[in-house]
Parts: sequence; structure tokens; C-alpha cells
Amino acid sequence: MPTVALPMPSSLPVARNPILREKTTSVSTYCRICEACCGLIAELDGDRLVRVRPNTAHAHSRGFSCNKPQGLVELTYDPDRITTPMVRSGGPGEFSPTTWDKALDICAAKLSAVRDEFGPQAIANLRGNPPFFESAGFLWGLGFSAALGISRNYTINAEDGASRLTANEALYGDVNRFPRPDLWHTDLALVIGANPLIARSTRVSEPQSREALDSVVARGGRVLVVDPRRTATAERYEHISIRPGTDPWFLMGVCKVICENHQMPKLAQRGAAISGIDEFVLLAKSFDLDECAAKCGVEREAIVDVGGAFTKAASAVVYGGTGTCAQRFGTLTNILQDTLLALTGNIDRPGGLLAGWAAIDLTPQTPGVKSGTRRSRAEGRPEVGGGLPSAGLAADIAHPGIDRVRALVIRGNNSVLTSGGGGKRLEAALEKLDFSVAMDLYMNETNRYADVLLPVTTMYERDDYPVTTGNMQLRPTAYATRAVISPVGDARDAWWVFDEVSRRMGLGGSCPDKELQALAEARGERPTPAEVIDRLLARGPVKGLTFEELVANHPNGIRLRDTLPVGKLTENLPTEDGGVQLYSLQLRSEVARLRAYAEPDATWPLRLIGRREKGSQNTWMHNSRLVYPDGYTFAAHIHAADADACGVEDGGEVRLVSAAGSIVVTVSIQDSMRQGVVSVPNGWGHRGGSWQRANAFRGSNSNELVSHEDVEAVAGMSILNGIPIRMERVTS
Ligand SMILES: Nc1nc2c(c(=O)[nH]1)N[C@H]1C(S)=C(S)[C@@H](COP(=O)(O)OP(=O)(O)OC[C@H]3O[C@@H](n4cnc5c(=O)[nH]c(N)nc54)[C@H](O)[C@@H]3O)O[C@H]1N2
Ligand SMILES: Nc1nc2c(c(=O)[nH]1)N[C@H]1C(S)=C(S)[C@@H](COP(=O)(O)OP(=O)(O)OC[C@H]3O[C@@H](n4cnc5c(=O)[nH]c(N)nc54)[C@H](O)[C@@H]3O)O[C@H]1N2
Ligand code: SF4
Ligand SMILES: [Mo]
Repeated sequence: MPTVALPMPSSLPVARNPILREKTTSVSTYCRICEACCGLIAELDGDRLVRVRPNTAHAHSRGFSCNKPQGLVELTYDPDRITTPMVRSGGPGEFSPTTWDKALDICAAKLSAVRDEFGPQAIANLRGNPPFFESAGFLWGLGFSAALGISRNYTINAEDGASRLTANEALYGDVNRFPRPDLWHTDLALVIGANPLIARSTRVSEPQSREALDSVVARGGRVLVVDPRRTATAERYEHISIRPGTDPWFLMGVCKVICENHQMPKLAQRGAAISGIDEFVLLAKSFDLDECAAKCGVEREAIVDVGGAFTKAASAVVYGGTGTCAQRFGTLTNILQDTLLALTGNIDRPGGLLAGWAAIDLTPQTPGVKSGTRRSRAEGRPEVGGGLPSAGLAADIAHPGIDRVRALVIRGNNSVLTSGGGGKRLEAALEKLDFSVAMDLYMNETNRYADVLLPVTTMYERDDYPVTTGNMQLRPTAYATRAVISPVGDARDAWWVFDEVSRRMGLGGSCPDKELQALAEARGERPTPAEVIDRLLARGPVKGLTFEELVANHPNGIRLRDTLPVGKLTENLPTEDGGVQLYSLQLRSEVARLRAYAEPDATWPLRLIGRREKGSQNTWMHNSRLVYPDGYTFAAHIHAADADACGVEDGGEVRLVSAAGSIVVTVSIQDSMRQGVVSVPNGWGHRGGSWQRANAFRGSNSNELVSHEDVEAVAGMSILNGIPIRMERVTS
């Protein structure tokens, strides 16, 4: 791995030195709400955070930030936030305040009791999205699980990107071989099932996703956006409207066009070594272009055009998102995304797909990690990349047996609203636990069933370094932050909570670095997150970098490289012959399934898809007045022709019905919608959380329309997009 010398203290204009914090009102920090992790300047009045703004000089975000961090300033001081430890004093959601000491003792005693009687497998973690961006909580969480012997981790991966991981396994032999699209140097970008102008970045950490895509066009290239809805991203570039859930037909059509071009064999040789190419070419050629076009609802000419564009482009990438993961053929779609790049020689090549690179890279280094070697106990859902599907948790708690889940450690998760088809089932199951503890900013629809609720810090109240997103950056940088304010009320950091509970259980601290822990304990102290970060930095490719050095001397971060390394993505591939596998077992089984799949009959004429609104963050930004002003209306977007067919007018109410359930929503007629498609924002349906504004907005939970049983075949992902539904007018 190349070594990078530490640049001199920032050559970029320095905002304000945080060391001078007491005397100034502006300090540098960074946002940890989503993958982008943008640099921010926080304006303080004493110890009170007043405002945040983008850091125009930041090496990573270069002046971008959205409105969410300002929304989080409001949430930090929100009276609805939980800032005192609480214990259950009655039914769900009924809590009384207590002290940290008492709350931690209860957690230690109850977890010990379950562990002593039923063994560590009776305790499980339930982790949501926000904990991914909190490095110390992430690291101490690993240490906590190791100390207690917890091996069951339920996560939101099966609603997010598990099928990307199973595609990595099919193609590169390892769920952790993660390709990153070299957006800054490519000549052609196909954005499929993603909306980076609103969601900013997924599976990459790139605040400037719009500028990156604009740069493709500026270089004379093209940006093609495949989406059933004319999103902000589709609007800005070239839109290809597709029928939801049919992406493999579109991508296979594109592959066929590429394979039929006589230049293809020569093109394929430009990139990494590929296996199964002849077999794949035969398969692609066996598809009929007219059938592909009919199935995906994209004109044949458009498919031919895209195939031609990939053949001609000097370099090309595909950028996929949740729209292509959380659907019926998620794994196959992801496999085909990379396949068309393999066919055109764009794997492990500048401007194509490359491996990530970071000063701290925590990607597991064990080669050949497979999915599904472990499964959820009751329903046999696959574990992918260390995560069991949160939708499988309810059955693992409720289904009788000696190996039931009996205790749960919940952190930053709201699966009652976010897991596919599992919400009500999970609510019933949570009541059957012997014990559960939750760490959150709010009491939400899920943790209101916990026995103990622990108030944890917001990103403004803790030190951090982007440990988990570093490897996702397209232009590697390093930066860190100290907490910019003291915790509000009694809020404490999650890492400290983990450490306290494992110590009180008599199992030692939860610091993941045992050597460091021993050294600190010899001094009568406990190790800090900054010390762990320093040790991880010291093991990385950048020499001389420390947490304090970054905080004190590099408030705008440091640029480490302008490019990602070439050759690393396919270096020592743990596949049979070391090549990228184009004709994997997964591809073959999924193509057979695709061909056999019959769309449901006319009882279900419409298809449901999700929508991420500007400023939303899954379930938890709805209490912010800035992001969700008073006039906000929760609405399903529909096409005018579908409204006519249903006899509903703009602003009217409809019942959306799927085979799994039904919800009532207000409709908004939008010309951005494709006919036959209904789009409903995800993460709503608040009831019973402490967030009163969120509860007051009328909003339904689209996951009630998601099937619990009918899941994606390889990764076990919930099918959240392309759900067959019908729409009925509600007459009051
Ligand atoms: N239908 C449908 N369902 C979906 C999706 C979809 O597109 N459509 N998207 C899926 C995706 S991609 C994801 S990632 C999941 C998200 O699913 P979840 O992670 O379950 O939900 P979130 O709303 O992100 O956050 C959960 C909780 O974290 C808390 N929180 C916020 N900040 C912090 C913090 O700093 N520390 C702690 N401890 N807690 C904090 C919030 O208050 C909230 O209660 O939803 C999935 N569900
Ligand atoms: N504002 C905002 N930003 C967010 C979040 C948020 O909740 N709000 N959540 C964050 C999280 S946790 C994540 S994982 C990322 C997700 O990042 P993205 O995946 O980029 O986010 P989405 O907006 O859900 O984009 C999915 C797109 O797929 C389209 N789509 C739906 N079905 C299909 C289909 O069958 N085929 C195709 N081709 N397209 C389809 C949808 O119309 C939508 O435009 O965003 C992050 N950023
Ligand atoms: S894009 Fe994501 S990381 Fe950047 S400011 Fe918005 S929420 Fe924060
Ligand atoms: Mo996500």
C-alpha cells in the first residue's frame, strides 16, 4: 500500500483554530448525519451552538453542506429530546427518569442474568443507520460485543445495501470487495436507482456528487439517470424512465448491445482479468432486445443508445443506490451494473470502478467473506456482511426455543418504522423480551418498548473521525473534530455507556484495542476514542497523522490523494481463478428466476416506490421546524392519468393496497411521475415517540405494504421498491 507523507499544516485557508475556541465563536467540525460527512463551521455563543454553515475551505466537502446539520442544531436543544436516563414504569413508552448509576446497574444486572442463564447467544444487538457515523460508538460497540460474546447483530442492511454486498461476493468473491465509481475522472456515468442530488451520496462519501456529475458533462461526457421518477438528478441530466423492479431487463439489454459490438472483446481487455466472459456473452445474446424493452418499459432505441455509449466511452461507471438494491432482483441488478463495466474494460481502471483508500481503513481484511453462512434462527434469513436482517428479529424473539433472543441492545434504530413488513410483528415481539436497553436521542416507535432508555450525544457533543466512511471517499482526505459543545442535560457518549456496562458486568472495558486498554488501566485511566484513533492512524498508510494534529492544525482537513488506487479492487481476488466472475452461480440462479417471474395480474395495476425528501433522514428529522415547516403535507406522488383512473383529485385521499397491507394517504399529482407508479416517502407513520411534531404531521408507513415473506432471493432484502399495489379513492 502506498505511503503518503503528511502535508505541511493546511495549505488551504484555515477557518479558525479550534484551540482558540474559548475566545472565538466559530469552530470547525463535520457532519455525521449521512455518508457524505461534510465539513462544517459551527458558530457558538459560549457553550451554546447557534448556527452551522458549510466550511468553504474544507478539503473533503469543498463548501457543500445541506440543511440537515442546521436541523440537528434545533434537535440538539429540542425539548422532546431525551436527555435523562429513563426506566420503564408502565406500558410501552411510560418511563421515569433515573440516574446514570442506577440505569447502568440495571443494564449490567439484567444482561448478566440473561447471559448466565441462557448464554451470550440470547443477547443481540439492533443497530440502525446513525451509529455507523459515530466512530467511538462503532469501535466500542465491537469491543462490547466481544466482551459479552454477542454474535447476533440485527441491522438495517436488508433495507439498504445487502444486495450490493452479495453482488460483491458473486463478482469479486468477497462481500467486502467494494467498488467505488471514479466519478471525478469518468466519461460516462449511469446513475441507477439513486438520487444523489437529494440523498447526496450512498456507498460513496462524496459531498460534491452534483459537481462530480457536472464534471462528467463538462468533459464532454454523459450522465444517464435511470429512475421511474423524474427526480432532481434525472431533471439535471438525461432521464431514462423505467418500470420499477425491472432493472435487470434494462441492464441485460444494454449488455446484449455491448456484446454484439465487434469491439467488445478488445474493450474488455482494457480492465481487470475477467472470467466467464464467453458464457456471459452467450447468455446476454440469448436475450431478445424487444422483450427487454417491453419488460422494463424503456424504448428499444434508448437501450441501444446506452449500449453504444458504453462501447464508445473512454471510461465509464455505474452509480447505484437503494432503488436498485431494495427490489425483487437487487443482487442481479447490482451484478449486471458491474458486468457492463467489465465488458467495456472499466473495472480497476481510472474513470471506472476502483477500490477505496483511507488513512484508516476498517474494511475486514479476511479474504473471501461469504454471505449466508449464518442465518436468522427462526426464518433462516441470511447474515450479510455481519448483519442479520432487522425484519427477521421479531421471529427470532418470539419463536419458541432454547436459542431465542431474550435481551436486546438497541442503538439508533427505529425498525418498527424502517424494516420491511416487520413493524407490527416487531412491536409484539419486543414486549416478549426479558430485557432491552436503547441508546437514542429520542424515544421512538421502537425503543419505547425498551426497559431502559439512555440519552446519548448528538454529533455536536462528541469527538469524531470518519472511520467508517473514509474508505468510501473518492478523493481521500483526513479530518477530525472535537465536540463543539458540552452534552445537553445528562447525555453521554455511546462508547462510554458500552464501557461502563461491560465493566459493571465484570467483563472488563469495551475498548476494542486491548493493548491500549491495559496501558491506560495501568495508569488508572481508561483509553479515550482519540487514543484509539491515533493507534489506527499509526497502522495506516499516512505517516505522522494524529487526532490532535488534525484537530489543532488542520481544521479544514488534509487532502491525501486526488485519485483512488488502480489495481487494488481486483488484487488477489479470492475467486477460483483470480478473475472477476461474470458467470457466477448467483447470476445464473437469478437470471433463471427473472425469466420465470410473472408479474402479478391486473388486480395490482400500480407499482409503489419510495421517496427521500430534501432534508429528511429516514425517520428522525421530522421534528425539525426548519426541515419540516408547519405547512408540510405528507403525500403520495402520482401521475395524472392514474388519478383520473381512480377518480381522485389533487389533494384527495386514497387507500393504497398491496397483498401485505394498506395505508391511507393524500395524493399529489406530479408530472415527474411515470404512469403506473406511486411514490411514498419512507420513514413516516410516527406514533408514540417523544417527537411531538413528527407525531402531529399526518404520515403513513409505506412498509406496511411490504411483504414479510416475499424477499429478494440472494441477500434476503426486503422488497421496498416496485411493490404491486392498487389505489382506491377514499370517500369520507
Ligand atoms: N420503505 C423503505 N424503508 C426503508 C428505506 C427506504 O428507502 N424505504 N430505507 C432504509 C435505509 S437505507 C435505512 S439506512 C434505514 C434506516 O433505519 P433506522 O436506522 O432504523 O432509522 P433512522 O431513522 O435512520 O434512525 C434511527 C434512530 O437513530 C436515532 N439517532 C439519530 N442520531 C443518533 C445518534 O447520534 N446516536 C444514536 N444512538 N441514535 C441516533 C434517531 O433518533 C432514530 O430514532 O431505513 C430503511 N428503511
Ligand atoms: N434527504 C435524504 N437524504 C438521505 C437519506 C434520507 O432519508 N433523506 N437517507 C440516507 C440513506 S440512509 C441512504 S441509504 C441514502 C440513499 O441514497 P439513494 O439511494 O441515492 O436515495 P433515494 O432517494 O432513495 O434513491 C433511490 C432512487 O431509486 C428510484 N427507484 C425506486 N425504484 C426503482 C427501481 O425499481 N429502479 C430504479 N432504477 N430506480 C428506482 C427512486 O425513485 C429514487 O429516486 O440516502 C441518504 N441520504
Ligand atoms: S449531505 Fe449529509 S453529511 Fe453533508 S451536510 Fe447534509 S446530512 Fe450532513
Ligand atoms: Mo441507508
